[in-house]
Amino acid sequence: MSELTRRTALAAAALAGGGVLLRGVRVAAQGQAEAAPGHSGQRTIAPDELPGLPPGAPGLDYTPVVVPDGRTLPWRLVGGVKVYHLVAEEVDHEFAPGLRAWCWGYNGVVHGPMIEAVEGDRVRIYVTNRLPAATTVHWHAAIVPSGMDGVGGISQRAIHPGETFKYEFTLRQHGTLMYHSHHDEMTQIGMGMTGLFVVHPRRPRERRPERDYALLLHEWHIPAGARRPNPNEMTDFNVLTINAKAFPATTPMVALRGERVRIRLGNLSPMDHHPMHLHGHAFFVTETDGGVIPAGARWPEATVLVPVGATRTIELVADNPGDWALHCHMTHHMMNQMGHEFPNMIGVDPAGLDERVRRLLPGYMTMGERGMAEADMSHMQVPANSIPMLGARGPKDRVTMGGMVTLLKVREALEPGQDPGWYADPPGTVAAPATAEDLARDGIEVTAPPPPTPPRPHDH
Ligand SMILES: [Cu+2]
Repeated sequence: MSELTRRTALAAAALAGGGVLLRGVRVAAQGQAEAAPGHSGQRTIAPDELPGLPPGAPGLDYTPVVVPDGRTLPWRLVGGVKVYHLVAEEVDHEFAPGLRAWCWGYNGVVHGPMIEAVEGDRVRIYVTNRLPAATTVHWHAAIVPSGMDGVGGISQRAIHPGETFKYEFTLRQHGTLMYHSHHDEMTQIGMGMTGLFVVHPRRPRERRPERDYALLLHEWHIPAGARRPNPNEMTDFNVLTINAKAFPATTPMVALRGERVRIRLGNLSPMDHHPMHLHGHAFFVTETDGGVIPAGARWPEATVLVPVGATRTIELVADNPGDWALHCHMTHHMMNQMGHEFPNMIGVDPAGLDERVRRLLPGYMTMGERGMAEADMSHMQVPANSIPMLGARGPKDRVTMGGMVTLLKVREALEPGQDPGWYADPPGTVAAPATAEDLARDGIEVTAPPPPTPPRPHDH
């Protein structure tokens, strides 16, 4: 059957591209072959091969994906079935040093651990509910039997506190999928009940990249001083995260110069799409949660919009050494908590108030009574359990970004498992003040800056 499949793909390649010389043409044709009518999800194996396939093995059938700041859900084999166990529970999660909140996640982490499997695997996923509320798990973009779809009330009855449910299905596709609660979605997704679900192709048709990363985007509303995200928020999200960490707490990705890098971006934020911009490189969007994009239909990008409830996988050649930001380009999404709506509590004595509010919101603490007058955030008096709006100490100056920001560090050499630190720029490659000689040589005339505009009367 595999021979037949390969021949079919080659025939399609010849039809589509008139030849198989160009890598792009070959892959484009394969996309067309996969998208044949009647097929649901993209596959590299024929449906009648499914029962005979051994469980996909890490290192052999796939190179495990790296989840910075996250982890992969372990599994064990029982009679040829991969068995997983998710435990929905409260998690005391640290978004960045100084900011913790009680979220809802799985297996002690927020977001839940990444599920990793191979096309054709039979998986059995137990879900234990240790939350105070009923829940379900939906396997986002996975092609499963209707009753395994995890939509509360439609596919199944909800999993009540204390119960353990069993989901079981065969993975008939490959791609970057996700999972999340599909019961009281606003509350449970807003509290963090989301995770990634990567299904590797059984027979990869493109070369495996040397680096394969997965990042899940999210946004939270955590009132300054509060110890719980507010899932009722509709617009004013003030903690923006990658794998549930806010910059500068995000762990950077690394690559050796010349390596091919895949970055899987998923977005289960409650309300916002995120235009993710990578510095220093161009990339191709190679797949969505619907499957592989035929190579002939890809175009180069430096920013990819990752909509709510979608994944976008990008691939690039890391050919430019340096420290390169990967961040959401919405300016309020590269800021932390303190930059947003903030009640003016200066001069207010919160004693007594906190006690009353804590009856409704455990852990609540009013903040801001000491003011925020100092412009230099690095010296700012930050109230308990909150993170400064902007910044970190960078190698050359203060970094004014926070939130949905991480780094791709491209190097000539790397120590396994170690952050290589900041990039050592070759001499003469760093922007610096222009000298008088520079200005004179290039005929640049610098006029004196205009005087500051006097304040208008109504400003006071
Ligand atoms: Cu954003």
